Amino acid sequence: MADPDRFSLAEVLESFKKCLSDEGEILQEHYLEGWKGLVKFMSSLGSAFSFISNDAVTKIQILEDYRSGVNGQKYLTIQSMVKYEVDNELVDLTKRGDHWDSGCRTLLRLHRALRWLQLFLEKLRVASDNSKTSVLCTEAYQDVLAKYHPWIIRKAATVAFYMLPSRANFFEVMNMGPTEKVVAILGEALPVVAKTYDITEDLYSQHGLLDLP
Ligand code: 1Q0
Repeated sequence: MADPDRFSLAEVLESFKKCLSDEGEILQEHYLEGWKGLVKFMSSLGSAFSFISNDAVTKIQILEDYRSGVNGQKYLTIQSMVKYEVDNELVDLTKRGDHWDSGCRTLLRLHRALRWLQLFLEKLRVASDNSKTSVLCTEAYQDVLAKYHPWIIRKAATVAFYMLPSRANFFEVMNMGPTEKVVAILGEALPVVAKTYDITEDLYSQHGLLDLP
């Protein structure tokens, strides 16, 4: 029987596949399920990563609370959430105020991290067996996420990345069998992650939400 506490990359990637509807809508239930799976993985990496997983957990919880709240129906998809919060002026657009924890700004943080994930997994996919995951992870972080973080977070993240296991060990934790299989699954799943990212990016761009404080 599958161990519910054991990370499975296949399950995470499956959630990201499921989150995309045929109409191009992004279903929050599965999107957040994907993130929960990733947090599970981070928990297995030790306490150097807790400050990252704690932040991710807090953000997932904020969105889960909206989904289970009185207006839960409005939070079924990312598109419906954006429409609802923007139409009802529930988003702080220029500086943090009453709506500092809006669904839109909270999801934007995860969305930016999804780009990091996409880059990192792509680097892992094409890397050689002896490449250092700490280097791949740091490169992906510097390329797309570091610019949104203050110096202290960047420093802590870079220190944590040094603790990452080797590519081979990484693939073992991925819980998916031999390296070739992991590489194949990544190749199949990454375009779905990319599509999810692109749809969200377009949506946020159309509504001028890419720089929410
Ligand atoms: C594998 C190692 C994990 C590396 C995670 C990379 C992301 C680094 C992010 C550092 C975030 C530091 C914590 C706090 C940041 C917040 O200030 C920031 C902004 O929020 P706010 O409210 O202050 O405006 N928050 C964020 O940017 C959100 C960060 C969420 C990060 C969630 C990362 C989840 C990653 C999971 C592990 C993926 C491993 C995939 C490989 C699987 C293959 C086995």
